[in-house]
Amino acid sequence: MKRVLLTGAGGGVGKRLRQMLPAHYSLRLSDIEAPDDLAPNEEFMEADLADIAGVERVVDGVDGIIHFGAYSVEGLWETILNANIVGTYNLFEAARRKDVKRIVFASSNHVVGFYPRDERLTTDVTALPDTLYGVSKTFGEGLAAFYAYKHGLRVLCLRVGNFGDTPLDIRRLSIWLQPDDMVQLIRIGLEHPDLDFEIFYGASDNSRGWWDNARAYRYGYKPSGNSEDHLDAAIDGQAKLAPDPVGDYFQGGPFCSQGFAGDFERMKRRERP
Ligand code: 15L
Repeated sequence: MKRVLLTGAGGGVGKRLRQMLPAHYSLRLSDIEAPDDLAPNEEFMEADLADIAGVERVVDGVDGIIHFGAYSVEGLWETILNANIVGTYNLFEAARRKDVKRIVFASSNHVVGFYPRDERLTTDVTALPDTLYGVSKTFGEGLAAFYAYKHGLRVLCLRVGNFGDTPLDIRRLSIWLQPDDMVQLIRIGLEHPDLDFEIFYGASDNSRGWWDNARAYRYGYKPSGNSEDHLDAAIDGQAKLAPDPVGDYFQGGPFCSQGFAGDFERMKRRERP
C-alpha cells in the first residue's frame, strides 16, 4: 500500500477523503491545524503551506501527494497569494527536493469560469479565470506542467467542479462530482503507469455536463454518478438563490458576478473564432 500525503485534510473535501482513501492508501494528513475530529489511528502533521521548511517535513517519505490545501473560494490577494500561489510553489518544490514523484493537484472549474454555459470545453481551451482564486489555480496548473516537464514529476490536475453527495443548485447539475468518482480520479493520478502530466475535469457523468472529459476517459475513468438522479435537491437549492444575470450566464456562476464591473453585453457578444 502506498504512503500518501493529503494536504487540506481539515477542509470539507479533505474530511470526506479521509473516510474514503484509507481503503487504498496509508494516509498522512496535513493542514494548518489539526482537524477537530482526528482519530487516534490517523497520522497528522501540522504545516503552513507558506513555510517551505514545514512543507518539506510533511512531504518527506511519502510516495505521492494529494494537494487539496488551499483557500478554496475568492479571497483577498494576500490570502490567495500565500495559501494558493506561494503554498502551491512550496508544495511542488518540496516534492522535488524530497523526490516525491506523484502529485494530484486540486485545480478548479474557476480556471475556465468566464466561458458561457452553452460552450462545451475540452481541457485544452485558453484559461478564462473568474476570480483571483481561479487565477491561482491557473498558476497551479502551469506550475504542475513545469515540474512535470522540467523535473520529471508526474502530475494530474483536477479541475474540480462541485464535490458532494448532491448538487447544490442548477449550475452544480452541470459540474457535480460524486465522491466515489473523485476517488477514482485520484487513483488514476497516483497509480496510472502512463500518466506524466494531464488536466482532467473533476466531474461525474452528468447528463447536462459542460465539459468534454475525453482525456480522463482515455485513462480509464468510468464515473458512476449523474446529477440528474438528484434533480430535486438541486431545484430546492436553486429556489433559495436570488436571480443573478451575470452568474447565470457564465459557467463560474456567482464567482463571475462577485464584484463584476465589466461590460456584460459586450462579453456575451464576444466571438471566439
Ligand atoms: C470551487 O472551486 C470551490 O472550491 C467550491 O467550494 C465550490 O464553490 C466549487 O468551486 C463550485 O464552483 O461550485
